[in-house]
Amino acid sequence: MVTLEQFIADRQQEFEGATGAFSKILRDLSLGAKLVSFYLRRASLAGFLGELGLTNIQGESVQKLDAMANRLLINLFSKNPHVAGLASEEEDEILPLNPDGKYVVLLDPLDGSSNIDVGVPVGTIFSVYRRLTPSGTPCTEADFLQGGRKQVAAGYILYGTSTLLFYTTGQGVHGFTLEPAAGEFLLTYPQVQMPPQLTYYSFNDNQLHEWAPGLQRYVADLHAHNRKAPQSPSLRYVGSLVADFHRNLLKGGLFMYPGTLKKPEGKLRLLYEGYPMAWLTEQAGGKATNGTCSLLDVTPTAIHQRTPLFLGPASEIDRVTAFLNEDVPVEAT
Ligand code: P6P
Repeated sequence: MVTLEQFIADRQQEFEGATGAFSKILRDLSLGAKLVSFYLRRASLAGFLGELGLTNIQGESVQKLDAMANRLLINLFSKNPHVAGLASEEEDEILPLNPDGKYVVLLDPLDGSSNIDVGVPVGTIFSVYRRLTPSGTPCTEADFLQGGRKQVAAGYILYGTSTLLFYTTGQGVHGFTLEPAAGEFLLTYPQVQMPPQLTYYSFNDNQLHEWAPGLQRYVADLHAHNRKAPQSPSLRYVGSLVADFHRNLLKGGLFMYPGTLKKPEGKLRLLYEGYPMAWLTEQAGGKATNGTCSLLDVTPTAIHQRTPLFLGPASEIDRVTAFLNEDVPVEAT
């Protein structure tokens, strides 16, 4: 079995400069994953569940475990000489860290945390960029607003039936499973490819009436069961992006969180949810859009900006796009 550390060491040349910086950044993410996993699995025993009594910049109630994961990861990266700064879903502003660091990290420290109290898997999402501003100076927002195609690493940790770490540096998607007995992440999913067929679809239809007419027609077509596939796709939606995405990545599925008339930008965050998941999707052979263009080509303007999100097999994303553009409905497949 290959450990995460060995896997990265063997591929140093894939990551810019091969200075070992990426190894140290991923090592911190790996340690953070082990520690967050440890606390999550004891939360109900240690009184760690429930709300902290604060509201974050998203206007969402902060769960105790959100704060734990956020603080733990900030502490880890603040000691990493390669990390010039952090942006986090739980932090209003960017956090300048080590002025000599050459990379910046964006985090959704604990995505889907409202599911923790009911035992549904949650995740950490990360995205890494090489800084633009000169080394030796504090990082600025410009370092974080480079656009999805400038990411040098992205991935997620899924705290599910096991603790999984999936990432890409642009050379495919690779997945690792935590072996608690050894305290190591072991390579279990090399070179992941998203199956091209639509096995699952994942969306919350409680705002369906507010979606674009073309998208409502796509959903109606989906429910008409007129596909020629051996089996019609099934709904799977747990309301936890990392869990829903991971299942669809391995089995072939569409995830979408569109905008509505009232909230055209939708709910999910571009920089630390959309971009990393979009890059993983493309690296695994799928497609990722905001409904009109590749998500990775969307120009960022603000750290916490939202985006509509469509992730899935290329042919299915093309089908959704055709309906959204009110083109003649594509031939039933
Ligand atoms: P809704 C969790 O709160 C989250 O940010 C994502 O993990 C998830 O995909 C989405 O929101 C679920 O949103 O509106 O369906 O509850």
